[in-house]
Amino acid sequence: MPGTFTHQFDSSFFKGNVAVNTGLFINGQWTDSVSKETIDIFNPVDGTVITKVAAANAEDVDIAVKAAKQAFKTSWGLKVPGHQRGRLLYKLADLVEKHQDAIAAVEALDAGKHFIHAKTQDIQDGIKNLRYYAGWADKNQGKTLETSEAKLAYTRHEPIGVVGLIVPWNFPFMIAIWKVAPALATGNAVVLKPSEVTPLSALLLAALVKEAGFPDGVFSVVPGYGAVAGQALAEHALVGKVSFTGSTFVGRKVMETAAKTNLKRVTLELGGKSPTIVFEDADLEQAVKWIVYGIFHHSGQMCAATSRIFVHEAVYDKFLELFTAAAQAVRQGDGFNEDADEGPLVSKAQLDRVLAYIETGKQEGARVVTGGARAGRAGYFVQPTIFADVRPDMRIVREEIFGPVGVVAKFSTEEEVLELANDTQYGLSSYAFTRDVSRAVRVANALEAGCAFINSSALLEPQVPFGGFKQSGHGKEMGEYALEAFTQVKAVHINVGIKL
Ligand code: TXE
Repeated sequence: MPGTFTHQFDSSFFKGNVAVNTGLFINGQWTDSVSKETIDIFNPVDGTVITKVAAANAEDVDIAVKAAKQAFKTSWGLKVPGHQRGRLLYKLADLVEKHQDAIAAVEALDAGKHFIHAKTQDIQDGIKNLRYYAGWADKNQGKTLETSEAKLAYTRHEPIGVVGLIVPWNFPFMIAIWKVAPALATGNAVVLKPSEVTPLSALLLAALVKEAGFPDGVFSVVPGYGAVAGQALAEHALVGKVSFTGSTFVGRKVMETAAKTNLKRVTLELGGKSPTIVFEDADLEQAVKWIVYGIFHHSGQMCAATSRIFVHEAVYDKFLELFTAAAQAVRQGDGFNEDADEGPLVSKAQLDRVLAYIETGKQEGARVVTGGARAGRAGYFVQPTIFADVRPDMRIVREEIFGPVGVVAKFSTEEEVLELANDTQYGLSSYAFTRDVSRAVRVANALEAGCAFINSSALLEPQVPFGGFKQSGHGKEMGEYALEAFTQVKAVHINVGIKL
């Protein structure tokens, strides 16, 4: 029998017991993995093991996918009218709202987030997306197409069938919802594989999906290692689409696997190294605040982080002074404590990766303005770090660090900075700070990225698509555009008068 993990939270933010089922959730039931293998789940604040969860292997994934296929054929898809699918999603949103403290607490514990951020940002964003797509469930219509009087032609927006959703550890709940909500709204059956590092909130979500009354098999959760459970999902012949968020390396692998198996559809969100331009006419104090949020929030573990910063020479020194002071003011600690602003990195692996990049930056000759080392002995904390006077060829400028490390370079002209900004394999997001509206529009047009934010860092909305250019991936999450990622268009031709 699969176990339950119960944790007593005793913080001024939240007091109470939360129980999480630690099995696999397949076909509406909690179950052990076939192999009985488990994964240790760590608390990033102190590196201790908090619980174990079942680890799915290829056999478990196969069972989940087959159950999903069966559910799709018999009790889901377009058989269930859109308004009914929508009603279930509204109900799920209400349940998430009701249990928001518990979900936020588990998310904070598992991923090393600050409880308040988890509650007021990630979980609220999840609720908004569930309601947004609940509304779309009965509105994703095809078109009637004008051809001739002898023919009726129309399109249907059909679900793909079984979709595999592979999500990372930085925003485990929120990113899962970005995929789950449009996938279910459009009538697909979902097999969700959370990251092996942070599976707990997905397991809580499974319990709420069951309570909401979705038919068995329509939503399964298979926690497991990427190379095992993730790979099995990417390979499976009955999976019609994989929506993946994670590293470029694994994204490439998922596409390759899809190409070698059933040519399943693939959408990818693969992070970035987003250019962040501060022009001489910017409101400097606001720019610094947004950039601090963009690179030090959640210890920089954000795909759209404001990680590659270009500052006009006229305000370079002043910017660095303000940016450094703000970085030094960030209070790191346990996200359940009132005296902490930000938590640790998620894992020992991520800590080692970020520290290795910091060493590389030093060896490459970048100037450490502040930070540049691990913080504390227990837990996976790295000091908010700023490298200045960086060159475009440095690895710390070209590669995604995914930690609290901002790199800053000086520029002289708009033309020069646009060249520098676009000199990257990535293209997820981009930022510019200026009071000149003509320049804002010009720069937003010129930046080679899926998002351009003017005078803010990434403030995402359910209505607005998010997704990359270049090697940051393809396909959009959120907005009407995400419906396309989970549907296939069928053209129906009805001959009402053409004779041969
Ligand atoms: O990601 P992985 P990692 C970037 C970031 C970070 C780096 C490494 O730069 O430092 O990636 O993180 C599953 N087939 N991003 O190694 O491995 C895995 O189980 C199918 C950016 O943790 O890509 C997890 O569920 N799936 C990013 C998911 O992929 C596989 C967020 C992501 O893990 C698999 C996270 C396989 N062969 C990291 N191997 C973003 N875009 O925001 C692993 N997985």
